[in-house]
Amino acid sequence: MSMRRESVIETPMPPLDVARVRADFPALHQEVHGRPLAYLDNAATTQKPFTVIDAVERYYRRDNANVHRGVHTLSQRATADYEGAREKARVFLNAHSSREIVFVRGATEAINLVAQSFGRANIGRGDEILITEMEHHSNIVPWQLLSGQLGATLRVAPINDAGEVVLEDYEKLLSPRTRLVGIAHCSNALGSINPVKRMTRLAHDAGAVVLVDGAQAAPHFAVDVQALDCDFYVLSGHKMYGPTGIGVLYGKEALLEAMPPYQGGGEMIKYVSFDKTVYNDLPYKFEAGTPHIAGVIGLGAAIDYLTGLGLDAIADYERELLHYATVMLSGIPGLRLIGCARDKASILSFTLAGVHPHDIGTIFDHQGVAIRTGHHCAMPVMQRYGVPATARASLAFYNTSEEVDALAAAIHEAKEVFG
Ligand code: 7TS
Repeated sequence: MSMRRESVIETPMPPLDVARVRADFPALHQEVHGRPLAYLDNAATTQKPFTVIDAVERYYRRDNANVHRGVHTLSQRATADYEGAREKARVFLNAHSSREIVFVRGATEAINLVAQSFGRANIGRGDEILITEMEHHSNIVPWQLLSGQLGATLRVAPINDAGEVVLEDYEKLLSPRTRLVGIAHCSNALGSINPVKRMTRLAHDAGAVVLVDGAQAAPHFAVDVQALDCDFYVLSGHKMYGPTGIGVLYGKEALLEAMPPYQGGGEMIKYVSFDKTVYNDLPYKFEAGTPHIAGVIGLGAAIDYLTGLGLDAIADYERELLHYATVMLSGIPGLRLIGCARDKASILSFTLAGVHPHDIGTIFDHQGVAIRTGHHCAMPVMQRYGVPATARASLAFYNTSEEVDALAAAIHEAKEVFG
C-alpha cells in the first residue's frame, strides 16, 4: 500500500485534459445568443466545478448549523468542515500555521482589514505607504483612506510600457519612512506577474511590511507565502473557482497577534463584561460574527479541485494558451495589446482602433464570447496608457484554442461592423 502511494507521488502530474476538465463545469455548456458560450471573463470571476456546487449544497441540505458554538451533531459537522477548509487554505498557501489563515469576504475586505488594523496601529503622520501603478482599486483606495486618516503619504512605483514595475524606481521610493508596501502578485488589467519575492526582500531591507494582493495569482500558479516571505497575502475565493463572498487573509502570526481587532462582535471574544473584553485567539480574533460557512466549505472544495489538477499543470496549460492567443491577436491590424510583461498570466487587455471597448463587449456577447470591457477597477492603468478603457479576455485552464479562435472571429466581426 505504502509503495503504491510513493509511486503515485513520484509520477509527474499528467498534462491537463481540457475536455475532461470542462465536463466538471456545468455553466460552460450553454449557448448564448445561439452560439456556444466562450467564457473568457475569468479575471472577473471563474465558473464553479460540480464539487464546489455540491459542497455548498451539501452544507445547506444536510449540515446547516452555526460553527464553534453547538455541541449538537450538525454544528460539529459544520465546524469540522469549516476548520478543515482552513487547513486546506493553509496547505494551499504553505502557511506555517492555521492561526495565520483568516476568513474574510474577499481580497477587498482583507486589504481593508490590514489597512485599518495593522495600519492604524503602526503607521503615523509623515510615514509612507508604497504601492505600484498597476494596482486594483482595492489595493489603492484603502491606503488612500488610511493616509488621509493618519497624515501619511501614498507613494506609487511606476510601470514601464510593457506593464512591468520599474524596479530601480521602486527601490528608490523605499526609505526608512516606508511602513508598508502593497503589491499585486498579478495585475488584473495587464496580466503582469510581479517579482514579489525580490520586491519583498527590498521592502524588508528598508524596514517595511509587505502585503501581496494575490487575487489574480492564486488561480494561475502555486503560491508559497513562506518562500515569498511576505507579511500578508490576500485571496478571493470566487476568482479561484470557489464561491463569491469568501476570501482569505494570510498574515504572519506575530503580526496578526499584535494587531487590534478589525470588527467587534461575537466569536472574536473570550470574555466580555461592561468593564473589560478579552479577545479570542487567532484567527478568531479577526472573524467577528457568523461567518460565510457555506462559502468557506465551497472554497475548501475549490482548493481540493485546483490541487487535484495540479497548479503546475494549470500554469503550463495556460502559458501555452496565452501564447496561442497572443500570436492570434497580435496579427490583427488595429489591435493594440496593452500589457506585454515578460512574466505574464493568461490575461489579454486590448483596444481596437475605431471601436469603443463597450461596443466590443456587446458585439462579442452576440457571438457568445464573454469578456469584460471597461477600466477593470484599475483606472490608473488606463491613465498610464492613455486609454479610457480596454477589452479584456482572461483565460482559465478550461478554455480552449477553439474559444480563442472564437475571440479572434468576434474581433474581426467588430472591425467589420465599425470599420
Ligand atoms: N485585487 C485584484 C488584483 C483584483 O483583480 C480584484 C478583483 C480584487 C483585488 C478585488 O477582489 P474582490 O473579490 O474583493 O472583489 N478584480 C476584478 C476584475 O478584474 N474584474 O472584476 C473584478
